[in-house]
Amino acid sequence: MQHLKYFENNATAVITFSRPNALNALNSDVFTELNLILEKLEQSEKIQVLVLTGEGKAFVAGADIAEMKGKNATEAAIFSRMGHQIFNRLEHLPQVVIGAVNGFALGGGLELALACDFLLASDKAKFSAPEINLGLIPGFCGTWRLPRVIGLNNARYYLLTAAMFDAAEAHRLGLVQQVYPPSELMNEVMKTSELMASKGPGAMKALKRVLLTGQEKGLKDGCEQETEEFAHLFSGEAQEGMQAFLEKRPPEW
Ligand code: CO8
Repeated sequence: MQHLKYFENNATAVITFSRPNALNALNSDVFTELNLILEKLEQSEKIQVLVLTGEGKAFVAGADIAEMKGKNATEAAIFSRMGHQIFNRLEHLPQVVIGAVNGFALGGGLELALACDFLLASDKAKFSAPEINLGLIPGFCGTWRLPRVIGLNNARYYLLTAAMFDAAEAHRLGLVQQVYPPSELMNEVMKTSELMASKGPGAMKALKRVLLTGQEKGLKDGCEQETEEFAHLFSGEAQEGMQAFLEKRPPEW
């Protein structure tokens, strides 16, 4: 891997975007590397949580403008679809995906953050959708995900003004769930990850699937899948979870 660093710690995998000279901007090579890792994680029983973070002062400062500049409309569509495919794959991973936003999350970097299950951020993190400054709009599903996370008019405001906002504002908007001093961010992320790895692993995967179905297909399909997954857990780990509660002991998954 040239642009991504990868390590595993117990049930947690960490991917660090590492192109500090371009503030970790996303180019085709980064996408290829990311896709390879996601393909492996889809098959992993051991890894339950994936953390994404960036090296240096950026999380990811967007799509690589130098690479995009040379593209014609057909090539731009291919690049945009590559982003859709990989971010959708990320969002649908069986693992919980935590975005550990250490710095700039701009444009495609904000879209990447939006494909995570939730975000923990450093108080130095900065967010924006600056595409309109370049005569562009988001191309990696940001127009779909941003309004769902922060509401339609907040999304309109930040997409149309390209205003940069800090971690406190991102927290107020519901984009970021917790904010920490930079030196504490990764410690807190690992603590959260360990906490999640102690929960029912089948229930965690089921919860991710049901929430996504509800978002993507609506109330009827979401509720139907909820019933199916809920019932299915009764022939698996839910029996141990409930038994452990009644016996006042930690569950053994
Ligand atoms: N792409 C390529 N290179 C970048 C990018 C980027 N997105 N961002 C920063 N860099 C490079 C800079 O060019 C600079 O390189 P060099 O040292 O060779 O001059 C280096 O990183 C360091 O950056 P700065 O010197 O600018 O650092 P500053 O601290 O002064 O500024 C900023 C930091 C504010 C983050 C500034 O770099 C900036 O505004 N970057 C651009 C952010 C941006 O506009 N991102 C959105 C890109 S568009 C997008 O993401 C659309 C996604 C959908 C695509 C759909 C596909 C078709």
